[in-house]
Amino acid sequence: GKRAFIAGIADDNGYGWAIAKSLAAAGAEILVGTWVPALNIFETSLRRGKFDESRVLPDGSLMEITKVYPLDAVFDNLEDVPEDIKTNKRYAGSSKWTVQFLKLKRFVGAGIGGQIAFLTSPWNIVCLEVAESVKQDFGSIDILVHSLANGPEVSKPLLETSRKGYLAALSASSYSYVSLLKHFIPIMNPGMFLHSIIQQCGSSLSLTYIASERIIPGYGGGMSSAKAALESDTRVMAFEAGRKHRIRVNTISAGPLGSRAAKAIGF
Ligand code: ZID
Repeated sequence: GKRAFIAGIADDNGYGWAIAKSLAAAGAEILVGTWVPALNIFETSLRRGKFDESRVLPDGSLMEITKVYPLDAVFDNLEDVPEDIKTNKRYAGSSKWTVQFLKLKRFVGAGIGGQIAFLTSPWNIVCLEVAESVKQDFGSIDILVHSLANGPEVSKPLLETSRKGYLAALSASSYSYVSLLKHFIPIMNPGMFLHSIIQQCGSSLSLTYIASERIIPGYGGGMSSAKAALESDTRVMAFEAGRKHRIRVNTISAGPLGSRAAKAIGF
């Protein structure tokens, strides 16, 4: 079976969850990356069976999530995590248990050598570290799904958007895909050439929105720009990763879904 890592699941209402279910129904093993501020409640809800009804697959069995990784896709390396985030209560409080757990597990599994940065810092949430953790736990993946976006000023028209808000939207919603793919490529199965086309190859997917091409009032804060970047990056990364690594890169322009993110922007 295939193994999939889906970044951007924090409840059972979003695209990430639905994609995870389809992949699970097709026989894939499911790994999840969850934004740190939402991690605790997601894991608690999972454990307490709050999602059991929506875990039901077409054959009647329940989708299993093999492992949930804390992730903040706006950080690439440990050095990127600023002091105010490190000391942020939401982060420290909500991720403590899992981070400690992963820390211990990594310590035991990997031995002491080379793990100094990790042992002194619990911030294994950055793209690089998450990919490394997945590698240590499972070796490789076949499918990478990016189902996350964030635009702090989404409700503001573009002309009222601050530089900070615009760049934050691009960082969380566009570069996060570049960073995730870049760090996961080394552990993605490269597939093979069969009848002169690449088959059985590693595949990655993100979700975009048509506001990248057409004016959709209400999709502000640089989110329209972020989706335009995401789509262009998808073409460029498909070219680069396809040729160099035999990995597919795609994005799907999604229709409306009453997810947490969509409700937050009043769509
Ligand atoms: P969701 O809330 O389920 O997923 C977003 C996830 O991102 C959440 O779990 C967050 O915790 C996570 N997240 C945010 N920041 C970070 C971060 N820094 N690091 C890690 N995780 C983070 O919402 P969703 O399912 O709507 O979003 C998934 C993807 O679908 C996003 O890329 C959306 O932009 C995209 N999408 C969703 C919709 C929609 O309707 N839900 C549409 C198009 C694209 C859309 O907006 N008509 C009107 C609107 C739309 C379509 C048609």
